[in-house]
This record gives sequence, structure tokens and C-alpha cells, in this order.
Amino acid sequence: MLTFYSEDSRLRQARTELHDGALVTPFECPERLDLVLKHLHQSGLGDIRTPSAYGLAPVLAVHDKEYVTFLANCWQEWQAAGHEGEAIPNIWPARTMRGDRIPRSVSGQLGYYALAAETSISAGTFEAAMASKDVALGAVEHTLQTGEPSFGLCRPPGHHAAFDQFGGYCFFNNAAIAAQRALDAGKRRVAILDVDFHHGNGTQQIFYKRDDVLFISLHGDPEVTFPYYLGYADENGEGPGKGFNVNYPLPPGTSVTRWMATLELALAQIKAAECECLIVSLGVDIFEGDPISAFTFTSEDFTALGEHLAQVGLPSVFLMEGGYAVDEIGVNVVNVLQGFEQAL
Ligand code: SP5
Ligand code: ZN
Repeated sequence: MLTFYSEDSRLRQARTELHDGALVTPFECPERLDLVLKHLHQSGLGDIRTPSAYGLAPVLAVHDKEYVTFLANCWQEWQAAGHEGEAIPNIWPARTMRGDRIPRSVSGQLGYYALAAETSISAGTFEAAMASKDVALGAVEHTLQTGEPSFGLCRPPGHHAAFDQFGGYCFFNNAAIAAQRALDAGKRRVAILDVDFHHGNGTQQIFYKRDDVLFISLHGDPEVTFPYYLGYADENGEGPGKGFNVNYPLPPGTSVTRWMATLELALAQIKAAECECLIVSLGVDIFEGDPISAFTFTSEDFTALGEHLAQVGLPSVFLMEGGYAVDEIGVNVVNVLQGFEQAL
């Protein structure tokens, strides 16, 4: 299986994440790339390619133009305004205020375009987000052209990024951008299966009213888990999209047996929906050792996950989402991909 990867993903080097009431070194760090690359090399899974630059058109196919402009300019404006630290929002258009104004000040714009405060914007963030979506696009192009599976080692991740919001370490929704590209290339319906520990609120929001993308997510119950305000079981899609959004919230500590049984339901729904391509939002933060998550996967369980995904029998693109500072993220990602390939 080919991997797509860009050195420019390292350009995001934020120093601060608001965590537990303190500014800490971000969990979503460049070292994650090294951990995965090291195991990809050792595994002999296949070559690693640098993607082409696809420009902004595929981003604007799923994101708001003003939002993209904000991301492109935010760091420069934040610095020009004289702030010393990284750009972090500290006020939002919360429920009792106006949601229809985009203030001129970068501080006001940050709150307008952010859905969470843990994700600082710093030098290189926009450039890394551009590289990450190119990785996703390189992977989906390869799969569209050959029918072969591919892996996009995206960084930063994408599934929390909505039409005009960033957060949860995400800026551009790589899976949504790749799915839209597959549709534009002629696929009639695409399935996005999100196995990251956190609900893919951005992906859900982007496709919520559409029937050409089936979005299915297994994740920590938002009653007690980030992103808290989306990801409940009664969110089924709207209008033509009714029935094309499926959420499986699961309690912290959920056993792998229960998780896998839930996956079987999801896979049956994908098979029944006449999808022509599968995009997997591959978060390996379901690992038992993940520092910010609460599912119980062992490294061996990731192999079984890959094997199950192969039974769907669709051209498949794996895109990296979460999975944090533990050595095992490399072996866990490779196990999914090898399990998938060996079961084909
Ligand atoms: C892509 C992705 O996985 N994004 C995750 C973003 C999560 N951000 C906030 C997490 C807050 C976690 N608090 C957990 C406390 C565990 N002791
Ligand atoms: Zn996650």
C-alpha cells in the first residue's frame, strides 16, 4: 500500500495547548509523524510518496472562503496586533450574543472561527494544513486512478474542522476534501467511516444535508467526551441527508468486543448504501494507552480492525486523524493497514 506524506506537515510547531487549565506542549506534535514513519519503514508496507500541490480549489469545495482567508492571515494579524503568545480565542459568539457578525479584530475573528480553545494558531499552521490536505488528495487520487488502497499520513488532522470552524487540532477537513474529490471524479456515493476516539463533528456538519456522503462514526459518548455538543445517536441527517449520518456514541472504557460488534453494524450500513468508495478517518487514539482518550484497543486489535474493514470490498483511503504521544501509534497505524491488505 502506498503512503502519502509531506515534510511540510512539520511546519505546524505550536508550543501551546490549553489543557487542564494550563498551557502545555501540544499532544498533536510533529513527533507523531516520526513515530508512524519509523514503523512504516520497518514494516515494508510500501513506498512513501510526496503529494502534488492541489491548490485551494478542493478546500473551497467544502470550506467557506472567508474562513480560509482568516486561516491564511490569522498569525500575521495576531502578531501585527502586538500579541506575544500564540493565537488562542478567549471569547465566542455564545448563545446569548450575535452569531451574524464577524468582527474586524483578529481576536473577535478567532472566537467566530474557533470551536475549541485547545488549538493555538502559530507560524506555519496554515502551510501545514495546506500540506495535510494535499496528502489526503494525493492518497485519494491514487486510489481513484488504480483502485488500490492508500494511506494519507495527514498532519494536522481534519475531522473536527467544519465548514467555517477550526478546533480539536484540525483546520481543513481532509476526509471531507478527499470525499468531495472522489465525488467530483465520478463516484456517486462515498462512505466516510470515522473510528477516531472523538466524534468527527466537522465531517458530520459538512455533509449533514447530503445523501452523496454516508458519514458513520464510532466515538466516545459526547455526554462526557470532547466535542460534547455533537455526536449523539439522534443526529441522523437532514432533508435529503436523512439516514446518511450515523453516530455510535460509546461509553469511556468500552470493551473491544462491544466496539467491534458496533463496527459490524456500521459496515453493514456501508454495504447497504451502495457506496463506491470508502474513506477511513483513522484515529488511533482508541488505543488503551492514549493519553487523552478512553477506549481500550491493544496493538493486536488494530490488525483485526484492518481485517474487518477489508470485508467491505470498496476502494479505500485511510487518512490519519488522532493518536497521541505514545510509541505505539506507529505500530497501531501499520497494523490497521497490514491487517487490511492481508485480508483483501
Ligand atoms: C483529532 C483529535 O483527536 N482531536 C482531539 C482533540 C481533543 N481536544 C481536547 C481534549 C480534551 C481532553 N481531555 C481529556 C482528559 C483526559 N484525562
Ligand atoms: Zn481523536
